[in-house]
Amino acid sequence: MEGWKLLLFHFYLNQVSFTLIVADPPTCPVNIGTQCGDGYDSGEWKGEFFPCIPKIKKYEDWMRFSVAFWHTFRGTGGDPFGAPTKMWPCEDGTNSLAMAKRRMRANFEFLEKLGVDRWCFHDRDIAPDGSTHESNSNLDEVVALAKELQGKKIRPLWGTAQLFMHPRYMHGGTTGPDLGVYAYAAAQVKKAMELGGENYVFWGGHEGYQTLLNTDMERELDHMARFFEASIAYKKKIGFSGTLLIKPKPKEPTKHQYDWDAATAANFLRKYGLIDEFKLNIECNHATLSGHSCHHELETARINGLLGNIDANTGDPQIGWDTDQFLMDIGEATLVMLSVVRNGGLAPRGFNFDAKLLRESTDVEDLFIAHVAGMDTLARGLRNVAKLIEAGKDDFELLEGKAMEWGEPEVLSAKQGVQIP
Ligand SMILES: [Mn+2]
Repeated sequence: MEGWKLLLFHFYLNQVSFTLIVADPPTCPVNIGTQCGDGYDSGEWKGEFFPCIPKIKKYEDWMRFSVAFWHTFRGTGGDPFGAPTKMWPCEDGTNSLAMAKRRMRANFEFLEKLGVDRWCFHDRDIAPDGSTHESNSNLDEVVALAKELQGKKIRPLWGTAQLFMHPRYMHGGTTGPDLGVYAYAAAQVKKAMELGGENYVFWGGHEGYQTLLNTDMERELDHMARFFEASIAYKKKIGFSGTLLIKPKPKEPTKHQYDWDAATAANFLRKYGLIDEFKLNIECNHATLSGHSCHHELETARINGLLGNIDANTGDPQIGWDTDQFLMDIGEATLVMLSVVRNGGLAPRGFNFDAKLLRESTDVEDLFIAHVAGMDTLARGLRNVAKLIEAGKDDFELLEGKAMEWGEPEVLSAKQGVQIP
């Protein structure tokens, strides 16, 4: 059953619970005996009693929220012109293993107090970097602690390998010229896929170019595709059931990133025969960097069967770069949720708050307020979508009223074939 045909929303906001049912036309008449199939008159029959009713999505099914570890626990408030402004409780500013463990405990306290049961991480943000062996053993220690703390409900929505911060990746992780770097990146992705996120995201921080004069673009894209093929093979080998996602971004830090936007990423996946193995993780601020609206990127992904995850953030139209702010615009949130509803939801993916506090926001409670406001904004967007759909039922009556009001339409020539002297 398509999301558009029958939508049932449950909201549990501000202790108010209501259900909105929109069914147009009615799709579930009572005389469905003929749909029960053979043998339904036997006592052993185990068929479906309500085959035309899908599982009803509750608020939490539409809104699978996730906290971004790197912004919330590694963000310092620093910018290219300003020193860090934030020092959260028990944070000593070091990259020690002991500090990594304290941050992980802070992460789980934050999730529990916020009532959010998913989080996202980069490997190098949760555990300190070192030699390959050291990095892996540091990760093992921190991940063991996370598994101990996560209980039955909390899970990582997705994980990723950070293939951009270390100087070794300055020419790219999978698209650079050095085979040693490529192998290092593969080792890092292999390990990150083994850590147990529900999904896995590729964001190519330095997969792009600064100038085509020293870049063989075709060869670099071939290398990236081969890297993805190897990741698919390894995913199958270890039985990783999550979705592989690509997060498009057009530029910054390089002047051209290979995953420019949703259409470019879709074309890349199609060209290399990878389209059935991937989905896209659309970030709203990256959409605006590419000159599109977030809604355009979500719809481009959706109509290509590629809408997977959303990094719910926003930029500032007057600043123009990737500011990763919390999405507070209800109009934009409505359009985001319209795509999500048309997509039938995002599960088993969701919304990651790839967003950070502004540099000037330095109190501990600001972390909570920002996340709550981000969730409320998208919830309001979902309510607006419900109203839009409900309003859609009245289209014929509305149009009839307009037809009466406007009278006979004027018929205008298209002026085709008219020669202009
Ligand atoms: Mn961003």
